[in-house]
Amino acid sequence: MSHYHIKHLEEYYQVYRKSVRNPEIFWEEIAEEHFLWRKKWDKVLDWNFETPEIKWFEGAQLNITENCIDRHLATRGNKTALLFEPNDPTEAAQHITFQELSERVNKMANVLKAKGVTKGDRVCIYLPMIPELAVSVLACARIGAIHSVVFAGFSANALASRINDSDCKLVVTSDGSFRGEKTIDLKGIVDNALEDCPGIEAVLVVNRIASEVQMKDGMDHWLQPLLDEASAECQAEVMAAEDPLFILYTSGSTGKPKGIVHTTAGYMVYTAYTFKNIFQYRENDVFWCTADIGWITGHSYIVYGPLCNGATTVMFEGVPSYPDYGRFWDIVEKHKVTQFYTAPTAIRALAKEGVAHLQNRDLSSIKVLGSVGEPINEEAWHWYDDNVGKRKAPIVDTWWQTETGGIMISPIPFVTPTKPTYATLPFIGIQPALMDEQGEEIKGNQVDGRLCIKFPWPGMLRTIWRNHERFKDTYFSAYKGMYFTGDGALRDEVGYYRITGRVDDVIIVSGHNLGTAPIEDAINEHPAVSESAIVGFPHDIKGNALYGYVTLKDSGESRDHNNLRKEINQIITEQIGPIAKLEKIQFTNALPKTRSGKIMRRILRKIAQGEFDDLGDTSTLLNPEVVEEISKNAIV
Ligand code: 6R9
Repeated sequence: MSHYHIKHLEEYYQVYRKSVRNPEIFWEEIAEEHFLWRKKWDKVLDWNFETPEIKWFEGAQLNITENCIDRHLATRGNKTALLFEPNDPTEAAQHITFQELSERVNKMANVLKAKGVTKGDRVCIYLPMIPELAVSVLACARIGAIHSVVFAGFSANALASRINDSDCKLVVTSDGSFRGEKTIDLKGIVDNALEDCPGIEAVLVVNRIASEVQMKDGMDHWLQPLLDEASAECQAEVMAAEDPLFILYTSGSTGKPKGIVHTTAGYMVYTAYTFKNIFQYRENDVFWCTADIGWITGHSYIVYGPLCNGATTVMFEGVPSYPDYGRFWDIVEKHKVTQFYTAPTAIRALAKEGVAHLQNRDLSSIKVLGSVGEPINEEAWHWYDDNVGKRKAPIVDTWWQTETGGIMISPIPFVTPTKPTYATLPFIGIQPALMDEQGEEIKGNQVDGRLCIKFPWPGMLRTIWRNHERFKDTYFSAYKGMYFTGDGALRDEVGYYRITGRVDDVIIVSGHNLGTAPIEDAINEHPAVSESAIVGFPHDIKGNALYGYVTLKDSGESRDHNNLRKEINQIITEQIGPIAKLEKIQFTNALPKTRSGKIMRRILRKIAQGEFDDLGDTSTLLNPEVVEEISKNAIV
């Protein structure tokens, strides 16, 4: 019998040991027993972290949508697959059964086909959190098209660069989106983006907010009439195990975003297996992950992981503060949510509003709580535990990345004793290592270092879209033979891991990864700006916020600084999106630089954090005198 569902700590250790000693045998058993294959593999694993090349289940054939949908139809056809909760609480929730999901996905797949999309083509999906988003994702997978979901909070510029990087052929979008009391003109953003995207052949538009939009002849099509005419039957394309399933962009520490590529079989096995265990999923649970499908958390734990297990998965269109800060708890009560998975930034924002919003809501259905996206601070952990879980629902602090496909370090609820701020133990099959700056592994407990993974796991990324060199440089060159995560971590006396944060130039703001380089590039486009540097500083709600140091050209120095601040944030909003706006902007005569001309971010970070006494050795700087000026004028 394979251990698809871990139930106690001894079993965890036993299965963990097996998964590490004999990974191939372990994963083969999981894959054999719990999935639908058109053809089984010839080889479980082939890997090399030098080249790097990773292949799982080579020779196998399958379609992930047959695993997410078709195989449930006989036993769960009338069970709710997607439970859609609209932005407006007075609009009815939609319970979309597996049978209905099957029909909707097939219709959408047929519409895509009719528009000329074939296996291997890239489709960009730029939609709010409405059922059509999940349906479009699955429809692409049905016909073997590679989906590239772009979070619908990104600007036209960011959207265009993602569309072009992966040569998408078609965009699925909506007229607009609802966000609390606001509406957002998504179609307008797409129109702007497409001015720079010559490869797009068609745009399919969902009518969500009934707004007036411009429909370009021959290019833009309302989706509903096409769906109405489409057949509800669509043969699933037979995919090879290592055929790409999707591309998802993530910020890098330098330059343009990286198109992370996930493939079919390994990703499916890993997301399904982690979902089942890390949320202790049981039939008839109602699972709610509050992330947006525009991020990896939504891909793996709203769509693929839950549906592969035949689970009911909630999709929420709105925001936690609308119509008031009790909205999450209303939804938990209304749909009797059993697992609730959210981000520390949301927990902190809710905690700030006090417990009154929780008091008249029945949260007794909750069995497991989850946290993801950034380190959870102790105060937020306890607030979550005391007020939401009432100390009865274990908190799984799940550490993972877009690149890892699924959760990597996490407690298993009711199995692993939790510890605030600790992601605790590696999941089955995961072999973490802490490395020192000389590239040596740090063995033993009560140590800290840079977090690497020694051995492949099925859900890991396979490459960066059309940039295998960058894939190698970013993840496999810092430590020989290891996958480098970019995070720092410590291991306590019992072997529990605590993630301490990024060690590169990625800053996590409200759970969103932001690279400093693209933001600096945007700022530097302002005609008055000569140079800029961005660092993070701790923020009560967002975890981190952005602090920008900006030097001006002569022409800018006489200008009103508050206006300049507004203009700089305006450019950032246009180029990247409002999530990347700077909280503080300090104008300075120069930036501290090393002799090789590198900006010393370490010092700027300390100043932004108000740690003026601890700036370290500044004597090696090219211009040590600027440190004093910057400290004196720091915005605290
Ligand atoms: C899933 C996701 C990845 C980065 C990661 C790390 C941070 C995520 C965390 C966490 C501490 C946790 N991170 N979960 N840090 N504790 N439980 O968030 O993917 O958007 O790619 O971000 O997020 O720094 O490297 P992604």
